[in-house]
Amino acid sequence: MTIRFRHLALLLGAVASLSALNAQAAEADLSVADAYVRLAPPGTPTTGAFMTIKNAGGADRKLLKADSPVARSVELHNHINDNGVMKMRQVAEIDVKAKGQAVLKPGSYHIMLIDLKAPLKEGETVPLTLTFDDGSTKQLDAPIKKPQAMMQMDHKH
Ligand SMILES: [Cu+2]
Repeated sequence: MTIRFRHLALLLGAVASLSALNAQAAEADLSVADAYVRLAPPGTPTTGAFMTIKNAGGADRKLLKADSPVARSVELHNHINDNGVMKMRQVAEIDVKAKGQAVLKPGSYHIMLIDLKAPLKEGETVPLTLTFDDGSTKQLDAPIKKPQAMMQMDHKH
């Protein structure tokens, strides 16, 4: 009887720690690093937000949506090479593979902030909310940074 009871206690303990571990893992799966918003030249009503989204979990995730109070419209975009001409396209989602990452950078995937409500200022931050396909959201404040000269790209729609 004593031995049986000990087994049960051990089992319950294992289950409890396992589910705690699972909950923790789900929350910690997605993380965002190196986020920034490009300082748009004066008079430019759109700009891009860039970051690295990391997925430490075992399941593929997709970024489905981004929101920000600074822009009237926020879209997920990619740059594609169309016969040597780089073009921007809106995309429905951005893959963040299991144990992988999605790199949002100039010339590639990015979050497009369209129709800015007020000019952005260097040194300030832009609040962003990311929504993923598992229903989870991530909020972050991305600092506004001047683009490096070599990274400048034509961003006209
Ligand atoms: Cu774009």
